[in-house]
Amino acid sequence: MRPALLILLCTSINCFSQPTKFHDPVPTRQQLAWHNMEFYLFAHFGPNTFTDKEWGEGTEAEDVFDPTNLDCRQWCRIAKAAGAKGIIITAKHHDGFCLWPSKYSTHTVRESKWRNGKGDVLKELSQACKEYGLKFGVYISPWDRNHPKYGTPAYNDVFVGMMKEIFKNYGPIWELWWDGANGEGPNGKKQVYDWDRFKKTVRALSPNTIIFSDVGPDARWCGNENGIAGETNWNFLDTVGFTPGKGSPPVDTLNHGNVNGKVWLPAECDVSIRPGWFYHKEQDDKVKTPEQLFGLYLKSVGRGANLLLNVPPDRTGKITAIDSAALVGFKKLREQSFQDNLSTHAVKEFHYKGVIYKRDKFGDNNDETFQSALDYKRASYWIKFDSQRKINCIVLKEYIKNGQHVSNATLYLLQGTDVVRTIPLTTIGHMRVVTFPAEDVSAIQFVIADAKGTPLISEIGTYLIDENLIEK
Ligand code: FUL
Repeated sequence: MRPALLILLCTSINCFSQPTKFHDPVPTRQQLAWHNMEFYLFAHFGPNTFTDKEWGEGTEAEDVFDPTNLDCRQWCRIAKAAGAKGIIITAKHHDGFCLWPSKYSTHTVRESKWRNGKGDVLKELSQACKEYGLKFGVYISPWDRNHPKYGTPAYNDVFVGMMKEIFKNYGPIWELWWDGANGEGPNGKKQVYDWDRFKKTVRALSPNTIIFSDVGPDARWCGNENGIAGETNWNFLDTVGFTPGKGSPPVDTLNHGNVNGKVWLPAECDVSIRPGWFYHKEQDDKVKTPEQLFGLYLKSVGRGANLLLNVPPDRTGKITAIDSAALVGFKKLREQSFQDNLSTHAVKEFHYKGVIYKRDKFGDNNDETFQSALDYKRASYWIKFDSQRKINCIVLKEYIKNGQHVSNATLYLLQGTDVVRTIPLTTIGHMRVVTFPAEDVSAIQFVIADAKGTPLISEIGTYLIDENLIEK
């Protein structure tokens, strides 16, 4: 190794003794970038918006889809104002209606009176996302209650054909969402999906696309539709023998991951800002408050998962002022909460085998720097404040590029030599945000009791957030 490179490595990777051993799966480059997306919007939009249904039958007349003033740029402006990094749209929900003029269906925007059959929602949204610097994602329901070929092998050709159209005409597609609800039940049509072919099709067309389903292959469902990841949340899952939908693992497995899972498969938490996924006027007074959204943020992003928040456009084709205000309020709460990281003003120390090392490489919210020790049981991390500080929130991060390792750790909050609060932790992953009733502390000690490999800690941030926001 050239000397310059060696020096670089040892300043950003504080390596003690031997290099880290990596046995567990690690994220792909695409997954690593996906982790950094953290929060983005979901847009459920289609005939259900106009019929007040959640699951259309597939028999609705195409003409019901008739937004009076579709404005995808408005969606993007609101996503930006909310600090969301992308939008995933229901290009086709279970009713089979296509928001683009697919040649594989006769139940599309083309058959509707909207813009005389010349409209194309995917075109408008994909262009608007490009204009606003947002990632563009597509939900395409495998379950299709309209398509005449559904329930036969030929439907798999239809599904593949539709995906090809989407990737060719509206790409790049950052995330593709395969919904898990499928099948009409005992008396209906039952489709045997060719998941393997679907995956190969996407990989060939767009190798950088993240494919989401209950079981990935790139991101997994968190096991509920409430936006809540497990407090213990491994980015690993065993997927052999499982399929999306009915063949998926139990929901608590999806919620926590498998500690020894063979595949890197991080959790995405989907939840709606309203009770329903689609817009219903009578739910206008049930939009989640900024505080509720912040609570969901703690339970998703704050547990190492991503948050996919559904904000359904209304019948005009716009996001309402109510939803938009809630989103802007949510953004403000995140900004206010995390604007002053008290760790940046504190002395940071790494204690290892009786020696104290002054450090500035953790607590600084820099993902590319971390502190590690192979013999982590003989190490501890310290944040020492110049005077007593009131805090009620600690943000921890692991450098997950090389895997996820911490399985058991403790935060000690100290006043002088007295421990005033002990916070036990399990996993950390991309980010772990813990909140607690505010304490006056002079120092924080972080100790790792168990890890699957050499733990690489890249951040120990400390904050005082509004006390109404601490996790309930
Ligand atoms: C579920 C669907 O059945 C709901 O309608 C919604 O799209 C949700 C995100 O996924 O499986």
